[in-house]
Amino acid sequence: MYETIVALATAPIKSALAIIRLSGDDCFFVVSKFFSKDLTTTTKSTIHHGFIKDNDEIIDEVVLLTYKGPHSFTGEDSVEIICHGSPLIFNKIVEVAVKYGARLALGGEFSSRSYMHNKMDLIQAESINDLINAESEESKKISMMALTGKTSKLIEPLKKSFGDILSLIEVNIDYPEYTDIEEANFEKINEFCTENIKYIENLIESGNKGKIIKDGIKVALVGKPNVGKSSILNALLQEEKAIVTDVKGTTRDVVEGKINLNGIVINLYDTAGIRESNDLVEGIGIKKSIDKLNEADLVLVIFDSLKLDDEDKKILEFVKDKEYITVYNKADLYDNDGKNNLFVSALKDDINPLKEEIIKHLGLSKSNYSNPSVANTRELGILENLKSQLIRIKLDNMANVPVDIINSEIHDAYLKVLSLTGEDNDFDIAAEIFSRFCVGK
Ligand SMILES: Nc1nc2c(ncn2[C@@H]2O[C@H](COP(=O)(O)OP(=O)(O)OP(=O)(O)O)[C@@H](O)[C@H]2O)c(=O)[nH]1
Ligand SMILES: [Mg+2]
Repeated sequence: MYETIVALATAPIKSALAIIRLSGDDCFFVVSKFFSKDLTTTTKSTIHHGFIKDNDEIIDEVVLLTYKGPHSFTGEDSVEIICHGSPLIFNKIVEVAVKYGARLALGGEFSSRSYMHNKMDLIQAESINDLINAESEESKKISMMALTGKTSKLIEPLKKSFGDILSLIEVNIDYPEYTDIEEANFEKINEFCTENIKYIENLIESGNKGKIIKDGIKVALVGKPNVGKSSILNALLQEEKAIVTDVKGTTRDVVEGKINLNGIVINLYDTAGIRESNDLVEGIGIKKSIDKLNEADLVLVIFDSLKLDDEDKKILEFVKDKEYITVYNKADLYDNDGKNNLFVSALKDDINPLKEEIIKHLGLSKSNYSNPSVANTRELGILENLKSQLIRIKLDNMANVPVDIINSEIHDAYLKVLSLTGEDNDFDIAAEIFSRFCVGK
């Protein structure tokens, strides 16, 4: 029995209209207690005009939609009430719904019920959150492909291949006396591992690219004081966001900005110039610079001369294990051939070469934008795990580990494949995912 839940589905602010959602096995019964019409005999989805009331008190004149399960988002009987968008009204309607038997929904509970009733898989469910949080048109497209089930289809070949090999091995184990069935021999298992490792590697590669498009990247600007980090930030943003002076150590706190390059959201972090400093405040700023540098997906190391001094070299030491681009700023001040290195001048607004270099660095192709990809952190984590497991199985197979042990290893890996879409029915993981959703979704 799924109890009836209620939540405001629109923003909790004053607006023209608001939507309140209810869902549950006795939803029509509960709503009939505070709506001017009886909905208990509803057999199909309908639209009503009427009044929300608490006994004799009329709370609002509304439009009410019923969705007869399973033909609803959650798969259960559901109702949407379109009311006037006053907080006094929509809060009161939710209150009345609770009074007559509904319970306040938890974050993501509507989506969670949809998953429980097999209306969508976990990949689709996770994409709802991504869709709501999308900050660019391209990000929205990637999430939409996941929501419509195109991304889940990428998992189908894995499921089929695992199913095939498992049934073949099991038939071999169970019926050793039959000679006319295909043998689950070394080559077969080896081929299964090799093909799937390759398939997963491709999924991971395109997934990581898709994730860049979906989530954007973090780019930190670092360098010694006065090289023009803040000036570059301002030039990229086309806005005087950070303070620029010729005093070394001007920037103390991290200054953030956002730009969109080819549809990718680039989150920029201008940081305090890194140098030895006895100044307490500057010292704290420098520590923050190093933290940001470590967090970033890409670091822009800024120099203001072709001749690097000890301070510059020390910064290169800090970034040696990171993805980074070296940028020579103040190119208006010294001779450069414009080749081999990336030269810019924030002062002269000559910043396009840097934008182009960032785009080049991302290495995205047209197909990354137009094809579905497994671009979610949880899903990519499972794929990495699965790949390592298949490599181990392949090695065990080479080491002539008995087939029944290989069988149980493949079985274990198969559960991971199923966990991508939530078909392993691990409701703890599902609950964790849905708890990150907003209430009403
Ligand atoms: N000639 C020239 N001067 C520049 C250029 N970019 C920045 N400057 C100047 O260099 C000085 C320092 O610039 P900032 O942007 O404050 O440097 P910063 O790296 O952020 O410095 P800190 O915050 O102190 O670490 C300012 O006087 C800028 O006007 C450039 O491309 N050419
Ligand atoms: Mg600065």
